[in-house]
Amino acid sequence: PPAGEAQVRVGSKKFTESVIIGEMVTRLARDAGARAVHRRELGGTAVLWEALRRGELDVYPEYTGTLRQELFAGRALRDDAALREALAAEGLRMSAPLGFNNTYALGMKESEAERLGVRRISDLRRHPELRLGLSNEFMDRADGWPALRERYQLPQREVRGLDHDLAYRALQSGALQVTDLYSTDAEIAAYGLRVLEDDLKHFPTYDAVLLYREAWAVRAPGVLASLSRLEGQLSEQEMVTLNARARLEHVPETRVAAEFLARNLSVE
Ligand code: PBE
Repeated sequence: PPAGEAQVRVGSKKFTESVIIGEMVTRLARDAGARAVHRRELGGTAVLWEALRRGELDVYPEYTGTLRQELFAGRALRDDAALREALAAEGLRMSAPLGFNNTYALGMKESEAERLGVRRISDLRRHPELRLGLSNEFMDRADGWPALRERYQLPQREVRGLDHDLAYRALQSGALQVTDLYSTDAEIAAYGLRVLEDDLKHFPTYDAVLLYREAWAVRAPGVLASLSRLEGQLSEQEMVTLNARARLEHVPETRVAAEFLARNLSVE
């Protein structure tokens, strides 16, 4: 690239919201004069984390709860300062929160939940026959199914893993009866699903942040400043709406991201 032009390699996980945010980052980096490439839908959390640590990526969207409960599982990081310290030891930094929490939750079809009298995750204890379908990553994350089953003493043994983007259709068709939801998914309201109360407070807060390499950041302060314009800009309602544009109206993520930046940050 021409001298002085920063480069940035952006990554995203294999689900719609991550791709939308990856597109926003890519566009903001270009707006600051950088040459940016977006390696979209690279894989699950572990793949993105390793790629960043190995220096194959410069930045990707992550969630604080995922850092605490999965990537630094067993480290009991008390507060944000402790989390930032653990990241610094890996040569990494995180942005301020983008503005929304995207937590895991369990969901069911409203009619079926009503018929069975299921409102809280604890209520699933009385229904060992229910068919569960959980996203592949949730099946073996430290904050996922094994820990949830243990915490709530859940009896279901018929549990299969699937791609998260396919879960809603499987729920609608009756192929499965309970699935893990991401709380900013547009399908929850669109299909009128019942989100079960996490009455034992198993799930933490998953605030969206940008995770990036310190070594890249010090070389590209102008690009970093551009990316920081996203901080505090994405409310939960806004994120659900953007996910709906992509998932329900089938607008490409690139356009969803561009429209948001033009509307809210005057980035054309
Ligand atoms: N989440 C909830 C997960 C997937 C669903 C957004 C915190 C994650 O990507 O870490």
